[in-house]
Amino acid sequence: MPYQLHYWPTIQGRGEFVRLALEAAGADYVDVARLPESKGGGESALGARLGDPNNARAAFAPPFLVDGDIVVGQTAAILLYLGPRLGLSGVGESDGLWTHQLQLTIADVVAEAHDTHHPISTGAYYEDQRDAAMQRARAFREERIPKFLNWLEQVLRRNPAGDLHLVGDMLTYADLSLFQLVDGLHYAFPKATARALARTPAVEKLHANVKRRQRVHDYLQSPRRIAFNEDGIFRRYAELDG
Ligand SMILES: N[C@@H](CCC(=O)N[C@@H](CS)C(=O)NCC(=O)O)C(=O)O
Repeated sequence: MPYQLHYWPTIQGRGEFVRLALEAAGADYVDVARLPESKGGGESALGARLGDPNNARAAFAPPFLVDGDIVVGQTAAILLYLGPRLGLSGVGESDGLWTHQLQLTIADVVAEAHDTHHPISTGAYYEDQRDAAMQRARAFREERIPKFLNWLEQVLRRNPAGDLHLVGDMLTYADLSLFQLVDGLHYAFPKATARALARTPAVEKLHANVKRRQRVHDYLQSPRRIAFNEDGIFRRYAELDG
């Protein structure tokens, strides 16, 4: 049975961290909400799963993954589940936990990136919170992007197995997520991200190396990769960069 990924069909969003892991592993999966309704897909299928009264453990929000009887929400928990199954997690308790810790830290910066364009309310339009967004984005650009990327740079440099991967000498979902984080930051804040990456060469190299991997490269060229847009988490508003 293919894994069923449930996520909004028109954005990369947080679903992209799961898509990348499935794609990089060559896993058999369906992106349910992107299938036509006639094939059991669409947002209605996603909504039906979320609101399933027979599931005592329904997820709060997409993304969530269905694998047989298992339904798991929260991006980092989905990757914790998939990692060992796809061969994309550090092996053993210590490395597995470290991979998960890295993912949770990446989730923190992703949430902060989201809050630059929605600092007051997720439910209100960007245009109605633009002044606060400009203040929030400035702090994110000047303090938070460098702080997170510098920390990830140190993780790479201190990895006893070398600076090509975050965990040991193998590709993990944390590497894929760092690729996606850098891609997203580069889209949303091209000037600030270029400045930060100039000081974090190992992070920049990891981004380039992941992008070159055959399955990742093929995925990025395919119609399955949704382009960044201003409905997603990483949004390009010129006034928020600098
Ligand atoms: N911490 C959760 C956040 C999930 C989340 O915020 N999902 C968004 C889309 S990226 C959503 O649809 N949220 C609906 C809501 O919060 O009401 C994760 O990492 O998966």
